[in-house]
Amino acid sequence: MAPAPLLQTSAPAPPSFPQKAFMDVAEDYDGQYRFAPIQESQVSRAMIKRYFETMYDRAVSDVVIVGAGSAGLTCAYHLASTRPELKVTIIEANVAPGGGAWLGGQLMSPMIIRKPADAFLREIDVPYEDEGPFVVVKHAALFTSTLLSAVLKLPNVVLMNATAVEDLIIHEDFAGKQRVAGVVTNWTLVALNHDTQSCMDPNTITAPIIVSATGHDGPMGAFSAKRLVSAGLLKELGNMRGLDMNRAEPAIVNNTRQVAPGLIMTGMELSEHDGSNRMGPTFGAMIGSGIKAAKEAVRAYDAAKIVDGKVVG
Ligand code: AHZ
Repeated sequence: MAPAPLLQTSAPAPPSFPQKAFMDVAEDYDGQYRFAPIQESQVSRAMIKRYFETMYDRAVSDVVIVGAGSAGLTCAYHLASTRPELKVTIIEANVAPGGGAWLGGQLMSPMIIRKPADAFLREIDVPYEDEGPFVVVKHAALFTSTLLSAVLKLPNVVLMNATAVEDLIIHEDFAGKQRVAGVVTNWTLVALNHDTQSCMDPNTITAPIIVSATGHDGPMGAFSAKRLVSAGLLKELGNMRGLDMNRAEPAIVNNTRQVAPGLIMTGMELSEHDGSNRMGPTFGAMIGSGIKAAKEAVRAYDAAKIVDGKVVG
């Protein structure tokens, strides 16, 4: 359903500005380049109207993905492309989405992906070199920027970056069981400054399914795993174990699941939840886990009776 319009803007009629073919414009780079005229208020209103209408609409989403690293973005792509009717809302704490996937390992740019996860590279059209059991993308940023733009082009995806999930909505469900029923958000700059100012209350997004992909422990990482512990829904964190590529990657993919009612966990956050090994700079498990999380999300969504974003049966 289209969101109700929030603001009536009295924008002036669009100015008539000749549409030029690219080659004509190129000829104007001789000191005659002209922009269409604009008012500052038009710029503000063009952004505000869209952003806040989107927030209004996505206050109830079908699936919220927390964290836009390699696992979260892969999940978003698979989920939103296979189920175009679902409202998929991604919340990313950083200004720049992509998490740790802008580099391969340490400060080196090539990205290693073990087979069979290379199939995903062909799906999103990322070139690579074949090294037998694994493939190499020449720069991790090529993978991440291609995936990010593929995700953002999907009409049912909304990405809110510079926005942190700072709590989970946890309700009793229809059967009296505790269920994760949404996320509590704030601008990241506010979330990072709660100690330096008086309380600034957050916002909420209600959704029947949350996918948490916040990476391993860090200033914000492993957010939902840690919150499950403090909320009493998980006894203790398993804590990420030492590096073992051969054990780590299948463990992350195969154990990607709904870890609490309403909450699916994917990527390296799962290693903190389960106490499984890290794999270091090989990204096949993030792809496999992201796809599995999308499939789990569809399964859980289709199995639930949902009214206005809440699971009622
Ligand atoms: O900014 C975080 C990053 O982009 C974001 N994030 C974390 N906490 C958040 C919160 N609200 C909103 N509270 C939050 N966003 O989540 C994203 C996590 O991306 P990542 O790249 O850190 O995690 P991933 O699981 O997608 O990929 C992990 C890649 C790794 S780590 C590793 C190792 O250490 O061995 N190996 C691999 C392949």
